[in-house]
Amino acid sequence: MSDVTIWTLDWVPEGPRGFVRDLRLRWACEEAGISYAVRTVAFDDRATNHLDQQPFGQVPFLQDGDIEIFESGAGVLHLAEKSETLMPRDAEDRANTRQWMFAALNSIEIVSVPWWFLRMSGRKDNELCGWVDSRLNQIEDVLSTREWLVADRFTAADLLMADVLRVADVRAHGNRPATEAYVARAIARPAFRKAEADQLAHFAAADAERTA
Ligand SMILES: N[C@@H](CCC(=O)N[C@@H](CS)C(=O)NCC(=O)O)C(=O)O
Repeated sequence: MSDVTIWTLDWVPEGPRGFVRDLRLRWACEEAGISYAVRTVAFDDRATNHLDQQPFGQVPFLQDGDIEIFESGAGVLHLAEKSETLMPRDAEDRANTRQWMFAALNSIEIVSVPWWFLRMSGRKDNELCGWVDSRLNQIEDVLSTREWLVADRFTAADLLMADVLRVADVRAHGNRPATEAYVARAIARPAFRKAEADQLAHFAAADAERTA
Protein backbone atom coordinates (compact mmCIF):
# COMPACT_ATOMS: atom_id res chain seq x y z
CA MET A 1 0.00 0.00 0.00
CA SER A 2 1.54 3.30 -1.14
CA ASP A 3 1.12 6.67 0.52
CA VAL A 4 1.13 8.45 -2.83
CA THR A 5 -2.13 9.98 -4.01
CA ILE A 6 -2.47 11.84 -7.29
CA TRP A 7 -5.29 14.36 -7.35
CA THR A 8 -7.02 15.30 -10.57
CA LEU A 9 -10.44 16.46 -11.77
CA ASP A 10 -13.45 14.14 -11.58
CA TRP A 11 -14.32 14.89 -15.20
CA VAL A 12 -13.12 17.02 -18.12
CA PRO A 13 -14.53 17.53 -21.64
CA GLU A 14 -13.09 15.44 -24.50
CA GLY A 15 -10.51 18.03 -25.62
CA PRO A 16 -7.97 17.83 -22.79
CA ARG A 17 -8.31 14.08 -22.17
CA GLY A 18 -4.94 12.43 -22.46
CA PHE A 19 -3.25 15.75 -21.67
CA VAL A 20 -4.46 16.65 -18.18
CA ARG A 21 -1.24 17.00 -16.25
CA ASP A 22 -2.02 14.32 -13.68
CA LEU A 23 -0.69 12.18 -16.51
CA ARG A 24 2.82 13.42 -15.74
CA LEU A 25 2.51 12.12 -12.18
CA ARG A 26 0.90 8.85 -13.26
CA TRP A 27 3.68 8.38 -15.83
CA ALA A 28 6.38 9.09 -13.24
CA CYS A 29 4.86 6.58 -10.81
CA GLU A 30 4.57 3.97 -13.55
CA GLU A 31 8.20 4.45 -14.60
CA ALA A 32 9.41 4.32 -11.01
CA GLY A 33 7.23 1.41 -9.91
CA ILE A 34 5.55 3.55 -7.23
CA SER A 35 2.01 2.46 -6.48
CA TYR A 36 -0.51 5.24 -6.16
CA ALA A 37 -4.14 6.08 -5.67
CA VAL A 38 -6.05 8.63 -7.75
CA ARG A 39 -8.56 10.97 -6.12
CA THR A 40 -10.54 13.83 -7.52
CA VAL A 41 -11.90 17.30 -7.02
CA ALA A 42 -15.04 18.41 -8.84
CA PHE A 43 -14.63 19.95 -12.29
CA ASP A 44 -17.69 22.13 -11.77
CA ASP A 45 -16.36 24.17 -8.84
CA ARG A 46 -12.68 23.77 -9.68
CA ALA A 47 -11.78 27.45 -9.42
CA THR A 48 -12.53 27.49 -5.70
CA ASN A 49 -13.09 23.97 -4.38
CA HIS A 50 -9.47 23.04 -3.66
CA LEU A 51 -7.58 26.30 -3.19
CA ASP A 52 -6.00 24.97 0.00
CA GLN A 53 -4.28 22.27 -2.06
CA GLN A 54 -3.67 24.19 -5.30
CA PRO A 55 -3.84 27.98 -4.96
CA PHE A 56 -4.60 28.48 -8.67
CA GLY A 57 -7.60 26.15 -8.65
CA GLN A 58 -5.86 23.73 -10.98
CA VAL A 59 -4.75 20.12 -10.99
CA PRO A 60 -2.75 18.05 -10.42
CA PHE A 61 -1.54 18.00 -6.89
CA LEU A 62 0.18 15.21 -5.08
CA GLN A 63 0.06 13.80 -1.57
CA ASP A 64 2.85 11.63 -0.25
CA GLY A 65 2.17 10.86 3.39
CA ASP A 66 2.17 14.24 5.12
CA ILE A 67 3.69 16.03 2.15
CA GLU A 68 1.39 17.90 -0.24
CA ILE A 69 2.75 19.34 -3.48
CA PHE A 70 1.16 21.29 -6.31
CA GLU A 71 2.71 22.04 -9.75
CA SER A 72 3.17 18.98 -11.92
CA GLY A 73 6.90 19.69 -12.32
CA ALA A 74 7.41 19.76 -8.56
CA GLY A 75 5.41 16.56 -8.27
CA VAL A 76 7.52 14.80 -10.91
CA LEU A 77 10.70 16.01 -9.20
CA HIS A 78 9.45 14.70 -5.85
CA LEU A 79 8.67 11.29 -7.34
CA ALA A 80 11.90 11.24 -9.36
CA GLU A 81 13.95 11.70 -6.21
CA LYS A 82 12.59 8.40 -4.96
CA SER A 83 13.81 6.48 -7.98
CA GLU A 84 17.04 6.05 -9.88
CA THR A 85 14.94 5.15 -12.90
CA LEU A 86 13.90 8.79 -13.19
CA MET A 87 16.76 10.58 -11.42
CA PRO A 88 20.32 9.33 -11.99
CA ARG A 89 22.59 8.88 -8.95
CA ASP A 90 25.63 10.59 -10.50
CA ALA A 91 25.83 14.22 -9.29
CA GLU A 92 26.42 15.75 -12.72
CA ASP A 93 23.62 13.72 -14.29
CA ARG A 94 21.28 14.73 -11.46
CA ALA A 95 22.07 18.39 -11.99
CA ASN A 96 21.53 18.01 -15.72
CA THR A 97 18.27 16.15 -15.20
CA ARG A 98 16.93 18.97 -13.03
CA GLN A 99 18.21 21.55 -15.51
CA TRP A 100 16.30 19.96 -18.41
CA MET A 101 13.19 19.50 -16.28
CA PHE A 102 13.14 23.24 -15.70
CA ALA A 103 13.97 23.87 -19.36
CA ALA A 104 10.96 21.80 -20.45
CA LEU A 105 8.62 23.91 -18.32
CA ASN A 106 10.30 27.28 -18.28
CA SER A 107 11.87 27.52 -21.74
CA ILE A 108 9.53 25.45 -23.92
CA GLU A 109 6.15 25.18 -22.18
CA ILE A 110 6.34 28.82 -21.15
CA VAL A 111 5.79 29.73 -24.81
CA SER A 112 4.15 26.61 -26.28
CA VAL A 113 1.08 26.83 -24.03
CA PRO A 114 0.25 30.52 -24.60
CA TRP A 115 1.02 30.07 -28.34
CA TRP A 116 -1.38 27.12 -28.42
CA PHE A 117 -4.11 29.05 -26.55
CA LEU A 118 -3.90 31.92 -29.04
CA ARG A 119 -4.01 29.43 -31.89
CA MET A 120 -7.05 27.67 -30.41
CA SER A 121 -8.81 30.99 -30.07
CA GLY A 122 -8.54 31.48 -33.85
CA ARG A 123 -5.26 33.40 -34.01
CA LYS A 124 -3.24 30.89 -36.02
CA ASP A 125 -0.58 33.43 -37.00
CA ASN A 126 -0.17 35.04 -33.63
CA GLU A 127 2.61 37.14 -32.11
CA LEU A 128 4.14 34.16 -30.30
CA CYS A 129 4.88 32.22 -33.52
CA GLY A 130 8.41 33.58 -33.79
CA TRP A 131 9.22 32.74 -30.18
CA VAL A 132 7.76 29.23 -30.35
CA ASP A 133 9.52 28.56 -33.68
CA SER A 134 12.82 29.60 -32.23
CA ARG A 135 12.44 27.43 -29.10
CA LEU A 136 11.27 24.41 -31.10
CA ASN A 137 14.18 24.82 -33.53
CA GLN A 138 16.63 25.04 -30.63
CA ILE A 139 15.33 21.89 -28.96
CA GLU A 140 15.35 20.17 -32.38
CA ASP A 141 19.07 20.97 -32.61
CA VAL A 142 19.66 19.42 -29.18
CA LEU A 143 17.60 16.32 -29.94
CA SER A 144 19.44 15.85 -33.23
CA THR A 145 22.54 15.07 -31.17
CA ARG A 146 21.12 12.55 -28.68
CA GLU A 147 18.43 9.99 -28.05
CA TRP A 148 17.62 11.18 -24.51
CA LEU A 149 18.48 14.48 -22.81
CA VAL A 150 20.75 13.20 -20.03
CA ALA A 151 22.96 10.19 -19.29
CA ASP A 152 22.10 8.36 -22.54
CA ARG A 153 18.88 7.09 -21.04
CA PHE A 154 15.32 8.12 -20.22
CA THR A 155 15.01 10.31 -17.11
CA ALA A 156 12.47 12.65 -15.54
CA ALA A 157 13.83 15.33 -17.88
CA ASP A 158 12.55 13.36 -20.87
CA LEU A 159 9.23 12.73 -19.16
CA LEU A 160 8.56 16.45 -18.90
CA MET A 161 10.16 17.47 -22.19
CA ALA A 162 8.29 14.80 -24.16
CA ASP A 163 5.04 15.67 -22.42
CA VAL A 164 5.44 19.31 -23.41
CA LEU A 165 6.40 18.45 -27.01
CA ARG A 166 3.78 15.73 -27.64
CA VAL A 167 0.87 18.20 -27.94
CA ALA A 168 -0.58 17.56 -31.42
CA ASP A 169 -0.42 21.18 -32.62
CA VAL A 170 3.18 21.50 -31.42
CA ARG A 171 4.17 18.27 -33.22
CA ALA A 172 2.44 19.44 -36.39
CA HIS A 173 4.02 22.89 -36.30
CA GLY A 174 6.94 22.61 -38.72
CA ASN A 175 9.03 19.65 -39.74
CA ARG A 176 11.34 18.62 -36.89
CA PRO A 177 12.29 14.98 -37.40
CA ALA A 178 14.50 14.61 -34.33
CA THR A 179 11.77 16.02 -32.07
CA GLU A 180 9.17 13.81 -33.69
CA ALA A 181 11.31 10.69 -33.23
CA TYR A 182 12.03 11.68 -29.61
CA VAL A 183 8.35 12.14 -28.78
CA ALA A 184 7.48 8.86 -30.51
CA ARG A 185 10.18 7.06 -28.48
CA ALA A 186 8.95 8.52 -25.21
CA ILE A 187 5.26 7.85 -25.70
CA ALA A 188 5.94 4.29 -26.88
CA ARG A 189 7.16 3.48 -23.37
CA PRO A 190 4.85 1.06 -21.54
CA ALA A 191 4.70 3.41 -18.53
CA PHE A 192 3.36 6.25 -20.67
CA ARG A 193 0.88 3.95 -22.43
CA LYS A 194 -0.46 2.73 -19.08
CA ALA A 195 -0.69 6.25 -17.62
CA GLU A 196 -2.49 7.54 -20.71
CA ALA A 197 -4.90 4.58 -20.88
CA ASP A 198 -5.71 4.96 -17.18
CA GLN A 199 -6.40 8.67 -17.52
CA LEU A 200 -8.64 8.09 -20.56
CA ALA A 201 -10.49 5.32 -18.68
CA HIS A 202 -10.90 7.58 -15.64
CA PHE A 203 -12.62 10.31 -17.67
CA ALA A 204 -14.65 7.82 -19.72
CA ALA A 205 -16.02 6.33 -16.50
CA ALA A 206 -16.85 9.84 -15.34
CA ASP A 207 -18.97 10.39 -18.47
CA ALA A 208 -21.18 7.49 -17.47
CA GLU A 209 -21.63 8.86 -13.94
CA ARG A 210 -22.28 12.39 -15.16
CA THR A 211 -25.07 11.27 -17.51
CA ALA A 212 -26.58 8.74 -15.07
N1 LIG B 1 1.64 24.83 -14.00
C1 LIG B 1 0.58 23.94 -13.60
C2 LIG B 1 -0.51 23.98 -14.66
C3 LIG B 1 -1.68 23.15 -14.23
C4 LIG B 1 -2.79 23.17 -15.26
O1 LIG B 1 -2.76 23.89 -16.28
N2 LIG B 1 -3.79 22.36 -14.97
C5 LIG B 1 -4.96 22.26 -15.82
C6 LIG B 1 -5.19 20.81 -16.22
S1 LIG B 1 -3.81 20.20 -17.13
C7 LIG B 1 -6.17 22.69 -15.03
O2 LIG B 1 -6.30 22.40 -13.87
N3 LIG B 1 -7.09 23.37 -15.71
C8 LIG B 1 -8.33 23.77 -15.11
C9 LIG B 1 -8.42 25.24 -14.96
O3 LIG B 1 -7.41 25.95 -15.09
O4 LIG B 1 -9.54 25.69 -14.70
C10 LIG B 1 1.13 22.51 -13.43
O5 LIG B 1 2.00 22.14 -14.23
O6 LIG B 1 0.69 21.80 -12.53
